[in-house]
Amino acid sequence: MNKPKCVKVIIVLVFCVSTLLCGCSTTKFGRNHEFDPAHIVFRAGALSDIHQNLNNADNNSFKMVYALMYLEKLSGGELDAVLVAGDLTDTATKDQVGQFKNNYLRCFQPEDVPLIYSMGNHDAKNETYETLKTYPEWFGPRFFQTDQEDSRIEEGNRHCVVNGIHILTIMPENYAVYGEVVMGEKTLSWLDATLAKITTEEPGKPVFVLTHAMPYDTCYGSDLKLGDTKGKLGWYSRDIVDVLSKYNQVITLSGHLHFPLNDERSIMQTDFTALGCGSVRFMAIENGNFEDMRSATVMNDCAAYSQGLYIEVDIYGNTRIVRVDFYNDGPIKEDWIIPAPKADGSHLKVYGKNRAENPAPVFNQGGSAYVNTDGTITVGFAAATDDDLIHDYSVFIYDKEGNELRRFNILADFYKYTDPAKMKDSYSINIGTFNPAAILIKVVARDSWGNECEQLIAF
Ligand SMILES: [Ca+2]
Repeated sequence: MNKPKCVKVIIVLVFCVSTLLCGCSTTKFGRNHEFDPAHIVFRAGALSDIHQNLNNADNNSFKMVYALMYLEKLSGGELDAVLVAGDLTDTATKDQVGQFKNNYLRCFQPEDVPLIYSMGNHDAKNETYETLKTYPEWFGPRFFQTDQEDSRIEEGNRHCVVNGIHILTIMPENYAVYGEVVMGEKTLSWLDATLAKITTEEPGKPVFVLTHAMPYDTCYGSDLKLGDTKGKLGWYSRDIVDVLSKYNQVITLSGHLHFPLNDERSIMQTDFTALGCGSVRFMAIENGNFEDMRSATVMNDCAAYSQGLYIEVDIYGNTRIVRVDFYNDGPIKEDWIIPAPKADGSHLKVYGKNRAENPAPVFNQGGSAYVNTDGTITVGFAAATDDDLIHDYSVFIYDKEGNELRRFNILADFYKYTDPAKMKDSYSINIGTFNPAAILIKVVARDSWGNECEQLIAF
């Protein structure tokens, strides 16, 4: 039976008005709109390098639970997922996975807050991939309910969907104790096909890709040289970059490095967006030949610090990233907001490499050098200031002809505070024994981007 025309009009009108009022149409994804905190569709924590072990080194069990509870608090009790970019455990034993699982269950039920993880080199025991089978067995099917039909859990390449947001995890074919991390053809062809399908069907939405090793030459640490650490461990994947570069909706979430999120290079946009997730268990840094370190890339106080990301996606597909310092109980500096993906890639213009062009640090208050009673010399100087933060200093000792006699590199304390204003206001270093009359002393301050200033220090 045909409905009278006026009834049809009323039905259409009611539909249009309800659609407008409801505001739940997925067609809003990709629209140009400022981030809308009143209409969030996805709230997730993104962590990496949780490194559970049973001897409680670095207080790792407590740190994991604390991070999960803190993320839940940030979400207002509405966390939708926890994303982990690898190294759930130290050595991938059943007991360590059990501890991870128990800690997770202390905070969430996986049916309510799904856990989506990629395998790190510690989970894979470097070259042994037996754990691709044992991890799912030990976690159990409750932990794999968001995996889609094209998920390859047994290969580590997973496609999960939570609240309409796609999350992929990928697995290298080697974790390269020597050489760089190689994703390999199997993973790359799966990733390419899966991203092609998702982005064709759902433009305007961010797509998260968890990869323990960072895509080469993107965010902070993704160019860490082989051989800068023990065992010549590979730190980045070069062969992943071409595939990711085809899909500007991609936001990678990576770990492996343990680098501080305080550094603005922890987000980098090229043909896609790359993010570091920091580390829950302990912090590390690039090899800058810094003084007073535990090892080339590990600070003495590395175990104190614990960091991660809290992520929100709004109805337009804008993504807000909060860097979280679990040690200091607070967000680090400003949030990052990645605009909703656009076909022309205009959303990739916010956090590019061109941010390196920024004001250089400035020394304002000078410094001094003095001879100690034991004949050694101490150089002291006031901290430099910057539009962002000072990453490190160098103290150069020259002879009167300008030949460099010694160089001391000092890592600044930027990673210790959520606000750079809290960084210490002076530094000093004992440079050993020199004839004060025969040397010149120069101090250089650098920001994260290598912009620098210098000053001479007099006795
Ligand atoms: Ca600067």
